[in-house]
Order: sequence, then structure tokens, then C-alpha cells
Amino acid sequence: LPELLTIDAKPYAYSFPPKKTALLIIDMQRDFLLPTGFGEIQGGDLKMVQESIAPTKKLLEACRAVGLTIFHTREGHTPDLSDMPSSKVERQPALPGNTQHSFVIGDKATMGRLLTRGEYGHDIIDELAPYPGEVVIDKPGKGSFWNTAIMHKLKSHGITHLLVSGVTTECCFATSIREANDRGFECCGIEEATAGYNAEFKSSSLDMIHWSQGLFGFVANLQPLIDAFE
Ligand code: TIU
Repeated sequence: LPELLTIDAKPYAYSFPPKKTALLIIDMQRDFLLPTGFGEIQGGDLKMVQESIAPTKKLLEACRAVGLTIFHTREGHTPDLSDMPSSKVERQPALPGNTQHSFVIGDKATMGRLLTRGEYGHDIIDELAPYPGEVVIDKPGKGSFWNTAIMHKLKSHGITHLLVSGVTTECCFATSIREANDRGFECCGIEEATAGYNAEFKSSSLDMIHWSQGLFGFVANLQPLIDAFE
């Protein structure tokens, strides 16, 4: 590959050095994508998020084929839940009359304890299972940088640019791009390879990223990226 690649993007073309670029795949976990998981319990539309699986697989395979550094994240907690931010502890019990949050983080559900490390539901879906040598970041927050070693691991790999995908667009994907942008990483979200729990959340979240000369990043389609790798 050339030292620098450039692809069509919003708000303008995105240039990135492949050797210093990582693919960051956010939280493609069974708990967010499959029935009976945490996302469905929260009230998410699973059909919407599942649409991101095939494009993300295509993106992952293309990035692996050209030797990009791959980072995966998983949202979840240690079994004693001692790493839960207080906001998550306090806001998770069901409110009177609210059918959502009937189960909360750490409760035992069909795929094991919800968003708890080591449980079946916490792990990444089979289609996108990390290869040996790919970095897996376990994060207790919505963003990938709070209370994790991701900054150090990106630095140790010499990464300056991030191609970002995963779920959900409005929550952990957007929070991670905001955190990365503030730390000087040039981020580009890949539209087909992210999804939200409803369509308006996704489109608004992507619009905010690239609004006004790239408020905190770029957004590109998948095909121009695949073409640039060929
Ligand atoms: N609920 C929701 O939209 N998302 C999360 O709780 N986590 C992620 O986005 N991964």
C-alpha cells in the first residue's frame, strides 16, 4: 500500500497513513446484538443493529488483508461489579411502570450475567471473533478511553488515525470518537459498519461528527475504503 491513502468522506476527503491507522471495532458483543441480551432488554431494535454485522465483517476482512492494526472493544464489568461507574449503578434499576431494565448489569439472563466479563453474552459475536494478535480492550464505560489502557496500546502501535465501526452509533461509537478526537487521533466512522438502536439516533450521530468542517471527525462509506485497498 502507498504511504498515504485518500478516500471520499464527509465533510471532505479523508487521508490516512495505513501503517499508522487502526481499525477500531466497538462492542460487537452478543449482549448488544442478539435476542435476550442487554440491548434488547434496554429496548433496542435488534434488526437495526444486526444490519451492521455483514458490512463490519467485510470491513474487518479488508483491513486484515492489508495488515492494518485491529482493535476490538467490549463493554462490561468485573464479576464483583466494582468497576461500575456510579451513574450506571444508580440509573439501572427499573422505575415504577417502566418495563425496560427489568434485568440490570450483572443479573443472570439467558446468555449469562449481563455485560459481565467472562460470560457468553459479553463476548464478541462469532462472525467477528478477534484473531490472535488483535487487541481486545475491556472497558467499563461507554467510551473506549476511560479506565482502559487503549491510549497506551494505540501509542505503542504508533497509531495516529482510526477507522471506527461498531455499535451503537449514538452511544459507545460516538463517545469513543469524541474521546479519541480530543486526544489527537484523526477518526473516520464507516457508515455501513455502525448502527444504532433506532434510525434517527444513527443519522443524527453521524451528522454531528462531520458537521461544520468535521466537528470531531469524518464519516465515509465502506466501498471507497475497500476500493482504496485494492
Ligand atoms: N445502549 C446503548 O445504546 N449502548 C450501550 O449501552 N453500549 C454501546 O453502545 N456499546
